[in-house]
Amino acid sequence: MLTDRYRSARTMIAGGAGAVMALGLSELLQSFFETVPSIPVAVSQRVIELTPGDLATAGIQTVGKAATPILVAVVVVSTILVSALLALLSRRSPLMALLGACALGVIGLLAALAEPVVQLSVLSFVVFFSLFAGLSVARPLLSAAGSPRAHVPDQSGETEPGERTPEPFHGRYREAHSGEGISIGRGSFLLLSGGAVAGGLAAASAGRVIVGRLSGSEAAARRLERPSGAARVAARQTLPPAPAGASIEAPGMPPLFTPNDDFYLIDTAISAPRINRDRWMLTIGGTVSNAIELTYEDLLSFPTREADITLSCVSNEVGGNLISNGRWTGVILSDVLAEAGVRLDAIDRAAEQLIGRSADGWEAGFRTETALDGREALLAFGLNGDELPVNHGYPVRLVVPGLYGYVSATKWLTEIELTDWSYDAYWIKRGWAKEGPIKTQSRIDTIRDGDTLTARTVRIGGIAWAPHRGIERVEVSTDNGETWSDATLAAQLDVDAWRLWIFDWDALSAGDYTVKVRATDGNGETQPAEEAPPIPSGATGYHTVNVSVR
Ligand SMILES: Nc1nc2c(c(=O)[nH]1)N[C@H]1C(S)=C(S)[C@@H](COP(=O)(O)O)O[C@H]1N2
Ligand SMILES: [Mo]
Repeated sequence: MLTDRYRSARTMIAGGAGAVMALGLSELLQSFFETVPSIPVAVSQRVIELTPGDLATAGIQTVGKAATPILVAVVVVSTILVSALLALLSRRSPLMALLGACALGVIGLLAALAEPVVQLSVLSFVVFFSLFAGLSVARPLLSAAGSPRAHVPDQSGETEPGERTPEPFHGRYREAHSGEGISIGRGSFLLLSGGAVAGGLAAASAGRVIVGRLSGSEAAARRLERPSGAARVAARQTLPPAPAGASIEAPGMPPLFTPNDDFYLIDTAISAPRINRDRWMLTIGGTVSNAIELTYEDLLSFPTREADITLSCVSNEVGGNLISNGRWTGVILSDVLAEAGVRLDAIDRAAEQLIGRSADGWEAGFRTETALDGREALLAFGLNGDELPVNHGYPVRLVVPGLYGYVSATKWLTEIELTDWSYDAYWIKRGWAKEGPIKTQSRIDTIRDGDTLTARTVRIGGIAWAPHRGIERVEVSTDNGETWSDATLAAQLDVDAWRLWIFDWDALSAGDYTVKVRATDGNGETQPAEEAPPIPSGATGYHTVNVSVR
């Protein structure tokens, strides 16, 4: 009494199990080759790139990297579902189902081909072998699923091919297929398909472990063929250590320099491109009089130096933490541009915009002028004394003081192109403002919304920033903006960096308080009170924290 439903369920399980096996095996194989990406990750990456503006905007600039694992999971689950449906289709038309499975393989192959460093031969091998394994697992399971005696545990291996829907047109395939019809019971079927799924999952986790091992910093160095022990970088012109007065020690206060492991992370890459520094090249072209190509060694032949620059994401909410401060090591962008014949007094309209492009095809553009007005815009290769971490753009990225990352801070930089202002880069096409100067902002770090404090003197402290304009004043209000008091400013590290501040508040009487902060930049302009969301040009409004004193 093999009901149709029961048979369909088994058929779908067979297809799904095949997909799990194929995906799992591809993850395992992929982990052995530097030139083959994870296929589901590559597919997710293409989905991100092809997503229309508004959706991508909501998904990446604002939700940040948290959304990407969900996307990969959706891709994996969809693949398994489609395979289950293909298995159903195979009962009517095995050829069509086979073609469908091959189409899935081709989608994976094409998606992976668009990744930065891919070797077609090795990739094809991985895709073909995984597909083959998946089909090999699905085939006997399909036979068992379709067998009319599937519900009878102890029946002999005898089959009844006649029960299958005749499909004379695809007879050859069907014959081979049905010839292997196996009669097994529910227990055995679940055992077999469960085994296939477990095998696929085991392969996938093994692959993940191998890749994970290799992405630890030391092993990553090996994989990237970096000379071992060379993780520190040195500049010819170094900065003195930050003055002690630039830091403020207090519980909850951020350190003056964000440690590399804590540096905020935003990009459209699901996994960071892994670039071999010795094969890295930077081309500088477009509307320049002297297009050039630089190797990493060429880059180091320019004067190297350090610069303290705060980087912020335009998606940072008021009070948010998509902002970090670093001591960057690099080469002054204008020095390199001069080599290409770009000079401040000779920027014509066709060279008004500087576009940075990355190994993974991302791009950002800002006014060429900004790179030449004397600020320390860097081609950076070091962060806080270490080589640039892979996630933050190894081997070389752009950092432009005063500009949000989305218009300027291209990681994994491989190309600089000078072009006219009409060209719109990645996030501009998706609705974000064309120009991205970082807005003056301030944040309270030592107390949090909802805190209950015991009556005493409370240290309120945090950061304020207006990169390249500097911070002149920070004020705190503990009465919801009625009255304001000056906070004590730490020494200014650099006009391009954030400035720490502290305010001792005598919170001596019980009650509910609304604490606010506002900063004034080096031009005497106070940050606007009006609340605006991050899109399209950065959030405004005062960071506000509600606390009660008991
Ligand atoms: N290649 C590449 N570079 C990129 C991005 C990206 O998506 N791809 N995102 C930019 C954005 S929006 C920001 S805010 C900064 C973040 O740099 P971080 O991750 O090192 O903090 O990188 C910028 N550079
Ligand atoms: Mo950003």
